[in-house]
Amino acid sequence: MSLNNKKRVFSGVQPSGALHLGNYLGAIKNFINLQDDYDCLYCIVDLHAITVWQNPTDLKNNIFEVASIYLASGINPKKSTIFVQSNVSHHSELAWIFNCITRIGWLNRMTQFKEKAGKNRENVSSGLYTYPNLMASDILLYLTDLVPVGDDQKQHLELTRDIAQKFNNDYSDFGGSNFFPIPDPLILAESSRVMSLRDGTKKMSKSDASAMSRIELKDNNDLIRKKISKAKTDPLPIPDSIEKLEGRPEIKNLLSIFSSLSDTAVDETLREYEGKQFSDFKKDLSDLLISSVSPIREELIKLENDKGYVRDVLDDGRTKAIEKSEVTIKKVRNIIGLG
Ligand code: AQP
Repeated sequence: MSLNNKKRVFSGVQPSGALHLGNYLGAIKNFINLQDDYDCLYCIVDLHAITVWQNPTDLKNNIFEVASIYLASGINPKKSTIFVQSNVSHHSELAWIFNCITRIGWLNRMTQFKEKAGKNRENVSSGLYTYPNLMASDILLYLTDLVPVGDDQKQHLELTRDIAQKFNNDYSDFGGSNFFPIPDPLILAESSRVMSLRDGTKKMSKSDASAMSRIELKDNNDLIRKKISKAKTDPLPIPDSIEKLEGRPEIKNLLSIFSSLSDTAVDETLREYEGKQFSDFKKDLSDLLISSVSPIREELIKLENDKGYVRDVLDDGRTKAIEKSEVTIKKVRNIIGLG
């Protein structure tokens, strides 16, 4: 809970590549909606990004670009704290402490590690394995109440809750009892999982080798039209019910993108387009995408010419984040008996 009695929200985006429609609909659009009701911290989680090798020049640019996209999309730095994770060293310090709290068995259950490491398990970074401890540190450092999470992050938030509880128990005789609040997931009804335009069973992702699989927030109008016109479909017409979308992941994805952007239910979209050709639907979807993405792109172009402003926002965010996190880390050191 913050000083103004608003519940605190923490979330972040990795600067690991070009931000896309999935990042926007699944995360950033929701961040904007939360700003008035909560005390929000929106982080650019660069330490998470380096769990997989990043080209240093690209990483620097991507950090700046995520900050610019936050601003261009409508996150207001007067309402929310926008900052870079590595600018606040308390994140790494608390993550180390959590490395010493989390049990190996807990990390072994994390499905995202299994998916990301795949058969290459012995050769991925140990940071990828302990990533959930850093995520717990991001959240608990600010005594966060609520974390907006998609399906993919639910398990990591459960682990954060386990870490908070174990810390509170392990140090209950030393001032740790109930020290960390147990954060709750903020499940947003409208948040959606956007899938690849080339394969409806895979999520739209920054790291997909094909840029045709995603709509990037910097794509120009022609490129958006091209990507949608080439998006995978099938020879059947648009059906009249959600049930009939079963086994047609690409169609389901395009319809849910349309519905998210137009704030309508999928069955309403189906009613409008049932029996119609995909070419008509794709034209309308492109128009809708252009009307959502182009204002962000135009703001981004303005911010590219005003880098000093973005830098100032990040400097201010760093100061505010340090002020808040310093209180927690000092208490944690004291509870544990460090230093
Ligand atoms: N396809 C998606 N649909 C809905 N939400 C998505 N998010 C990511 N992809 C989709 C949400 O965006 C936020 C930030 O994600 P992230 O940058 O921390 O990492 P990620 O989930 O691993 O995103 P990517 O694009 O797939 O990156 P790479 O390829 O680098 O791993 C999160 O809230 C996430 O749920």
